[in-house]
Amino acid sequence: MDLDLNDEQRLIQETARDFADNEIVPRARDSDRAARFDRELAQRLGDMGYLGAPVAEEYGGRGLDYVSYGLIVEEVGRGDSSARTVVSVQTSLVCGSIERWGTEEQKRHWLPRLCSGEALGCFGLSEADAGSDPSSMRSRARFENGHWRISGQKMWISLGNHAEVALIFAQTDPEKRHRGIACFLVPTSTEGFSSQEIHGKLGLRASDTASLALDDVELPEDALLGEVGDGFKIAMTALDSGRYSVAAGCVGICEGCVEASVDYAKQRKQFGVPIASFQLVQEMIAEMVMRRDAARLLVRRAGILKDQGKPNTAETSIAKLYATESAVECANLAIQVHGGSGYVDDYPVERYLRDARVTTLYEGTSQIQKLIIGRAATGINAMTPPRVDA
Ligand code: COS
Repeated sequence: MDLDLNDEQRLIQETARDFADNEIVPRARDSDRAARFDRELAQRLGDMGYLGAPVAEEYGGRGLDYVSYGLIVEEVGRGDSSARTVVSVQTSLVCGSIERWGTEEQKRHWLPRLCSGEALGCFGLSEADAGSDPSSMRSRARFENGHWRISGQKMWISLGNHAEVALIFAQTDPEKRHRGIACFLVPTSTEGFSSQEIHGKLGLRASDTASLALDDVELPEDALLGEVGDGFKIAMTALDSGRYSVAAGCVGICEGCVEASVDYAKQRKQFGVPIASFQLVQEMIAEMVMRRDAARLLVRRAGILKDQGKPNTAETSIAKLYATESAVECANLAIQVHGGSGYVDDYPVERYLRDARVTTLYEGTSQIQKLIIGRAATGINAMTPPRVDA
C-alpha cells in the first residue's frame, strides 16, 4: 500500500490548511462561546468545494479521491470540529447517499445546490430509543393513494434546523425489521415537518443539533431514495463514509493538540527553563505524537481502500475507533501540558476536549466499532450471538 501523497493531494492539503488557519480558526472561539451556528462559514466551505469533495463533477462536486477528502476534513477538524461536522454530514451522509442511491433526477435536483453550500442537508436516522440499534426505529412510512405518509421523531440530528432537505429513515413493515426500512428525501418546508434546537451540549456548541418531528408528512412517490427496504443499507454505507470523515477530523484534533502543546511547552518557563525540557512533559507530547501518527495512518489506509473500491467497513471502524479515542486522549493531555491556561478558552485545547468527546458516541459508539471489528475478525456476530443451547 502506497501511503505517500501525490502532488495534487499535497496541494489540496496545503490549501485546506491555509483555509483553516485564515477562515476557520479566527472564528472558532467566538462561535463556540456564543453557541452560534455559522451559516456564513458553511457557505465558505461550499465555495471551496469542501461540501461535496468526492462527489462527481457533473453533479457539482470536485470529483476528488477519498484520501484527498480525508486531508481536507483533517484540516477543517484541526480548525473547528463544528465546521468539520458540516463537511462530514453534508458530504458523507447526505451527498454521498444521494449520489450512490439516487435517481438521475434526484441527483440533478439536489446535489449541485448541496455541493455548493447553497442548501444544507441532514441525516435523520437516530431516534431517542434507536441509536446503536437503528432497525428498531419507530418512525413509520406508508404508501397510500399514490403518496407516502411519514410520521415519527428523530433525535441528535446535525444541521437539522438549517437543512433544506432531510434524509429520513422510516419503517414500512416492522415485521421485516431492517429489511423494511426505507429512506426518503424530505424537503424541510413540507407541511408537518418541524425541528427544534437541542441546547446545553458539552461540546460542538457551534454545530446545529436538532430533534425532528414528522407529523403525517405527505410526499410524492419519487421522494423515495433507493427502493423500499434499502434504507438500512443506505444508512450503513453512508456511515462507512461518515465514520471515515469523523476519524479524519479527529486526526486534525490530535494534530492541533500536538501543535498547541509543543508551542506552549517551548515558551512556558518553570524552574527557569521551558517546560518542554522536562521529561514528563515530553512524555505527554510523545504520546500525542504517536497517537496522531497512528490515527493518520489508519485513516489513510481506509481512504486508500475506499479509492480502490475494496471492502473497508472493518478498516473504517478501526480508524474511527482509534482516531476518536485518541482525540479525547490527546486533548486531555494537551490540557495537562497547558496547566491552568488549558482550562480556559485562550487556547484551543479545552474546546478540543469538549468537541472530541462526542466523536466516540456518534456515527456509532466505540463499543459498536469494536463489535464490527470483532465480527470481522471472528466471523461471529456478537450483536446477535448464536444460541448455543438449542
Ligand atoms: N455496508 C453495506 N451493507 C451493510 C453494512 C455496510 N457497512 N453493514 C451491514 N450491512 C447490511 C448487511 O449486509 C445486512 O444485509 P442483508 O439484510 O442483505 O443480510 C444488513 O445490512 C444488516 O446487517 P447486520 O446484520 O450487520 O445488522 P445488525 O443489526 O447486526 O447491526 C450494526 C449492525 C450494529 C453494526 C449497525 O446497526 C450499526 O452500525 N449500528 C450503529 C448505528 C449508528 O452508527 N448510529 C449512529 C448514527 S449517527 S448518524
